[in-house]
Amino acid sequence: MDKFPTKNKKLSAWVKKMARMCRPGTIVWIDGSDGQRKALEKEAMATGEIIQLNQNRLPNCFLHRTSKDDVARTEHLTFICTKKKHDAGPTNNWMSPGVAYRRAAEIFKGAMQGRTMYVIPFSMGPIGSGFGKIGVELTDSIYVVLNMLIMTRAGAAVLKQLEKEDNFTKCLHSKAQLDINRRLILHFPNDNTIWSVGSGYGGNVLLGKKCLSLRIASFIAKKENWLAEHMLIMGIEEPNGHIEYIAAAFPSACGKTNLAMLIPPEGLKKKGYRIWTVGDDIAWMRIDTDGSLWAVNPETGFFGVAPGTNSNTNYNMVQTIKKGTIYTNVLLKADGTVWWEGADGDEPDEGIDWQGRTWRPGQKDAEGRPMLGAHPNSRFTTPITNCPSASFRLEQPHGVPISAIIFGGRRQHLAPLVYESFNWQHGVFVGATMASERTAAQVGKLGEVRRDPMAMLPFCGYNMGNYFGHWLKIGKMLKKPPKIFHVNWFRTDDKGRFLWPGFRENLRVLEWVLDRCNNKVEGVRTPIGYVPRPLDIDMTGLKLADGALDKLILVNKKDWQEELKGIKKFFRQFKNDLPAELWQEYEALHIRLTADE
Ligand code: OXD
Ligand code: MN
Repeated sequence: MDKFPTKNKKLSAWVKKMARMCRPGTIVWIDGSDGQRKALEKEAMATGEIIQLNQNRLPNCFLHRTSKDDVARTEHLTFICTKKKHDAGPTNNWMSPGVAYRRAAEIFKGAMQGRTMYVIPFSMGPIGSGFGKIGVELTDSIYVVLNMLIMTRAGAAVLKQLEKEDNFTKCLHSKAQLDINRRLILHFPNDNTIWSVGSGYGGNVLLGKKCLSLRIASFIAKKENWLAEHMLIMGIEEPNGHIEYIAAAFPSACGKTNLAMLIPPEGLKKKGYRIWTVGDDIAWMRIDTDGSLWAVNPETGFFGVAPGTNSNTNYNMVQTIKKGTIYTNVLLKADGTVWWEGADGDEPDEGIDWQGRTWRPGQKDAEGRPMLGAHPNSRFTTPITNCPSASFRLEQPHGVPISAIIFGGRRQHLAPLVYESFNWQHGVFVGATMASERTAAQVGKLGEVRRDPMAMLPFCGYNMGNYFGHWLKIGKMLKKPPKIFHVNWFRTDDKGRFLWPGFRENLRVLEWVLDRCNNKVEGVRTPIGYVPRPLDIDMTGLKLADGALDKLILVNKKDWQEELKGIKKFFRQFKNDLPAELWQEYEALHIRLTADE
């Protein structure tokens, strides 16, 4: 235990203290080398923790299965642990730090007996850049180690950096008994600490991702005057070689990953657009010396949803996951490759489903429901560098300049295809009132509106009322604020059919967004913001139903008046913490909607 490969006393002392609680048999420091990774893969294969896939067809790819009740983030077991409940706000689960440490320590105590504790030093963002933040995760799961090696910059270079800087997020994880009744995901923003116990699912255990890069980072960002957001970052290269970057936030199941790496549709291809993917999930954005907003993706991999991923929905992702990928909870085919509902090719004749059972198409479970081959939230973990559209600016310490911020939701009727906010303050209101309607894929009442401000509801590490205030403050600090837009790919006609085809065709909307940023086109002023003139959306090569484009940009005042009621209810829960500016925006919208225009 004494020969730790670090001179950082704070780090050694913490590792020793955690080891005294968890009592692992051994401690192994992750150095990021290929040799160590290969040895760990071998060990995990021997125990069945991972299954090697067909190495000719899927080189360096593996399959992992989680327990049946450990397949998604467990928001009801996720807590923000601050002294005062008020600091976590009305939208987070809260526990006092004292109670949280005590309850979790009971589960952690001796949980690693007979196991190895891996020490993973990792950096979110380029190592040593002003943008990067270091974390160290202690875990008893090789699956976690292998995933962290894909999702973060992990290993010796980070330890070296820790000789120069002392500050790191202390992340402790143990599978313990993988018991949902003894599972806790705890964040201690004031201690820069995360404790996760009793789960093996990515979103709960890859602590660099949601836990550090969003919940803890949003807390740090407020203090340091930057933004940690649940956003994709993509570059759109025009034929003249100029690249404009946008950041976009969508709630789950709205196609964020697909948008981040889209391939231009045929009609627009002639214009010579090219997409550069910087990130699909998280954006850290700072005000640079030029007074504009610059963004980095702190991650180095994608942790994407498998079902529905195919060459039509996301060709670039299909190419990305052909090597060096860890699949979780997908179907295993007889030839050692994998499949999921909505994958390319035919349904296999048989396979092993995500629970390890023999599976055949059309098979029903005990309740007579069709048995799925892959879990609906089955995943792949894969390096960004595999992606054909990966940006060449991934390692740029300052990131990329952001021209536009886009918020999106899934609304059948309310929101038009796209609209532009009047200014930053109004844009913050647009983000703060983001919402989606439940689809059949989600538990709950169909069509029910769920508010998910800036797509950060489950990820904001402090009181969201203050978070809105922070956004307003950043706007005042920016000399050249990006314009803020809202999009909705999901509007339907009166028969419930989508009016807009989505996927790669969304680039037509992004083109309008950038044209607005560059003052190239007029917008039509409506009570909610500027919408496009139909002639300004390039429809070359895309035929919509008659009148569909007009319907897509329509703003129905009655519907929006109804929406105001939901917004008011949502805002009221923040009481005095809701910035007055957002109530002003609410009132101004109310007036615009009721005025005879
Ligand atoms: C994710 C999520 O996994 O947002 O990215 O849930
Ligand atoms: Mn996400």
